[in-house]
Amino acid sequence: PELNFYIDDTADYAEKIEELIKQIHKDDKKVSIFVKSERGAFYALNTFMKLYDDFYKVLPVVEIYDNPSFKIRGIIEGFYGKPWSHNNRLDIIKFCGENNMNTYWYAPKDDPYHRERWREDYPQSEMQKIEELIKVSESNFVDFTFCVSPGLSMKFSDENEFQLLTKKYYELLSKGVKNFAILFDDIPEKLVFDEDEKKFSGNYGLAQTYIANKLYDFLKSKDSQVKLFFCPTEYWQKEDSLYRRTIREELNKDICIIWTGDGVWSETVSRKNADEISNQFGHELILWDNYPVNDADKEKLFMSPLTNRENDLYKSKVAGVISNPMNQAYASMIALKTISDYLWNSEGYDPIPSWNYAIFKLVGKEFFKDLRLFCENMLESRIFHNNSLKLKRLIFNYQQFKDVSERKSELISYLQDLKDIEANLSIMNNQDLFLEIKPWVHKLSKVSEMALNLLFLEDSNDKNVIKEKFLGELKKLENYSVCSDILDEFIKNF
Ligand code: LTM
Repeated sequence: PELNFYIDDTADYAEKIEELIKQIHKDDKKVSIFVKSERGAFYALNTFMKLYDDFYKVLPVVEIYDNPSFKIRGIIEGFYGKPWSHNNRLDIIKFCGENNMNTYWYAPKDDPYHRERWREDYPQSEMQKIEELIKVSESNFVDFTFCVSPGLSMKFSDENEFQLLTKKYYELLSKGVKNFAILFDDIPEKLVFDEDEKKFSGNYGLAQTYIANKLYDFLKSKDSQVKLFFCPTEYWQKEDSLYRRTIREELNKDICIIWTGDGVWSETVSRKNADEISNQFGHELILWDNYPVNDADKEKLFMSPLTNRENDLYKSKVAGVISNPMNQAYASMIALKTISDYLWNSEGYDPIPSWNYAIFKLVGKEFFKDLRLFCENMLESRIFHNNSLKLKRLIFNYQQFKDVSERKSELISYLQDLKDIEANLSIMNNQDLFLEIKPWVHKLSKVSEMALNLLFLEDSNDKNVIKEKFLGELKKLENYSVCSDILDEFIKNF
């Protein structure tokens, strides 16, 4: 087939696509790709790869007009607890590229140089790693966004402090970074130094905007393409306030403001909501979506698709969404892939098919069934509650209809599948993922096995002795929560 690529600097992509086209059976068809930029060509290649059926070597006959719902689509490593490893980050940035996400924000709360010791330079070994992240981001068309959280200890009125801050950002700017953020979340809602109290008349919003504006001017003077984002201290509240009014009136209008929705973890996010808040702040917003982050729920994994972000949110003043993921990078990829679908095409987003495809992409056909079974019992989070629906129904039916043996067999058969999950998933190719989810997989298999044993011993005299033994074993597994603890309860109440 003939290939026409309608943009100049797309040679690499044309080559890659041409390579694929050579393998296609039919030779009387034409492929035409129109894009506006090199980044667009990269996404066209992503779409092309999805359409191309490698097994049958065919392409469907289609016309696709494609463009993203949200301008800014990505991930913020913004959680508390153990930061991701360098390899996690490299894989996540590539994942962003493959899924048409265009930004990765570096903001690990417990990286000392990001927050507690923000004044200090990154040690050389760390900076080398960051440089590699910047490079890999570039080749995946991902904007590396460098963030600093100085608010725990900064004396806003002190010029030396400002110099240290600009030095920190400048080092990254000199390495080609153009996107920056200054974060004032999770700090005291007051000024702590007398000098600041005096200079800013006790208004901590004024102190923050003073620094952010000055920083923006500094960065702009070095590179006119620089963008700056600002995370306010009141990032989730519904009401207007003196603080918000100060930001509205004082913060440079080009600086985009971060908002997490109607709560730290928002069950729903609507266009109306976003419009109200952007009016309060008087600026464009970026939604920092605290899903699937689990830093406040360490005993859980959040494996559900994204839900309840309205499909017309992109028509509001929300220019983009950055998702805050779990400490487990690979396990986060299921939710993140559904988020990437929502961000690219909000109107067409359908959580369940998107979720199924995300699971399939992560582990392939062979392990799909087991991983999906695991995920359907790991859905409970602060924003999603319909967990373990099948298990709940089977337990309910068994308890209600004790005399119908079929009900017990159905429950046994499902528990048997759950019990086998650990052995089946332990040999998956994606061992990075398996190692992250292993403790929960183990717990799910183990509690299912215990429940099965009790069901088999239902009419035996040994039942109580075995149950006591199981309760002891359960205690050792209590740091990991699976299927909203309904099997733990089932065993306790058996
Ligand atoms: O959400 C924001 C803006 N800040 C912090 C995050 O760093 C943290 O990961 C989440 C979830 O615990 N909550 C926050 O308040």
